[in-house]
Amino acid sequence: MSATAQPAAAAAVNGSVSRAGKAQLTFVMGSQWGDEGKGKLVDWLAAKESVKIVCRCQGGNNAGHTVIVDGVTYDFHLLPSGVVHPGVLGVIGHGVVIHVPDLFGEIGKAAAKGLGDIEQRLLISDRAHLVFNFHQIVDGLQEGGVAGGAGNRLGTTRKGIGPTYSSKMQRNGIRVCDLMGDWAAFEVKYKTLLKYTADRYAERLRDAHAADAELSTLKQLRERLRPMVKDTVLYLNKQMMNPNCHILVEGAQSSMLDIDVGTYPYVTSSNCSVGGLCTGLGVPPHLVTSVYGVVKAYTTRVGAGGFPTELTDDICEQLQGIGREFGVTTGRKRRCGWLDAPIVKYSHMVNGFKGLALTKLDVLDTFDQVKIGVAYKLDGKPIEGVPALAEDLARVEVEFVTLPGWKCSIEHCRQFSDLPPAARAYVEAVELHTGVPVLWIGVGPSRDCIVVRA
Ligand code: 2SA
Ligand code: GDP
Ligand code: MG
Repeated sequence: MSATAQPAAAAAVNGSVSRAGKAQLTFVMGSQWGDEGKGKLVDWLAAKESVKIVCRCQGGNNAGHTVIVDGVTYDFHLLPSGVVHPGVLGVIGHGVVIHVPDLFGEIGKAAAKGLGDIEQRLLISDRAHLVFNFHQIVDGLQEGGVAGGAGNRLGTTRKGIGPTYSSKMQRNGIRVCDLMGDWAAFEVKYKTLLKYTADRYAERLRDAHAADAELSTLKQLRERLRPMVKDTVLYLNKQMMNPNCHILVEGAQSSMLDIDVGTYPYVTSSNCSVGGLCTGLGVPPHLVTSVYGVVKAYTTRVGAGGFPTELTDDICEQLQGIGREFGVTTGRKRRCGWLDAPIVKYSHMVNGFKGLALTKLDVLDTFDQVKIGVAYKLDGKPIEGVPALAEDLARVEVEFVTLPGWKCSIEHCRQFSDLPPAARAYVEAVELHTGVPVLWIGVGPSRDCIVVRA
């Protein structure tokens, strides 16, 4: 290399890792086992921070994200919650798995609630994998114990998420670009994958599945899908060059449901932690500006798996009832327990939260006392982190701190100083035991029920 070429090369190298002059990229993600209220924070941030683009990077329509605006409740599954704002563009990245008829079903529901232009402001990655009806049937069969590897019943949403990501990893999955291409070639790929699956699930699948009907639906829907399909990697990386652009990424499920760092095997099949943003959208890590963790003021879990602070008494029923803890996708009752600080600390270690949104603090309004799990012991000895082995997680002993309740409604509070002293002490205890500042506090389900701490 010549002497004169060196500075240019150095500049190119430096420039390639600098985020100066780039768009803001914010990730909102769950820090427990999901349903912390990510949808509400995404909606709120999209309004306050003039967000232009809201993306989903992983998961599928197993997710259920609730947004309540002016008395209208929206439940989003595949659509990013921020699309509730007129003019915000939704992007479904390639890390997401898409059941096309379910997507249009959700678009129809959103349109009926006033979001009639959603198809004109939605981009879908041409690399995203497709969920087929047979993936959903297989999910049900596995849950029914027909074909589960270890015979585990995980309590999935039966939306076909695990079987679709399995096809992706098996490298015989089928993507949006296949559906957009030559129809005859698509049909061959579809029938090959169906045969591969049917060979493993035998007559149970062949009987339950109508391939011709599914193909004819997809042939019709692909023309409606086509205007939305794009290379979203190229699109997003171009948008990142605009310093006036703010892109929000909405995590689905949560860090503890992540296929790698979650409570395996009781997890979902995608990377719900921060890594899923980069792999699921195709943006480099140095462009991520902020990662915010959403933490419910207590803990819930839907589906099977270890839950050290779980309650099974009347306090659990009160949390379920007051907090309306039912699955947004399946309607299942969510298991409830006290806040588990070791879980949130573990999530923070993996994801590097800039701050937390502590949601549903108002659900604790009526309790005489509130508890926080602050440390774990296994076989009588203190342990760090979260055990890898499901059997160990199931038997950890939790050390709790007990705080007085505040015994009044906090729904009207908008400033930290509006909160009663005992509620402020609870928030400060959360910060102490998780090691992360609480920036926002949820005091009710509606968009405006939020205390801004900063
Ligand atoms: P799957 O369907 O293969 O992803 O299930 C694997 C595990 O992941 C959990 N999971 C969830 N946990 C919380 N919320 C989710 N979304 C819905 C909601 C859930 C619902 O917002 O309420 O309606 O039941 C979600 N999606 C997946 C799942 O419970 C399994 O433990
Ligand atoms: P997500 O999956 O993380 O988006 O959360 P879900 O929508 O599945 O579940 C959160 C539930 O809590 C929804 O019904 C929200 O409307 C509700 N919610 C969110 N924040 C608050 C809050 O601060 N207080 C109360 N009472 N409800 C909230
Ligand atoms: Mg949810």
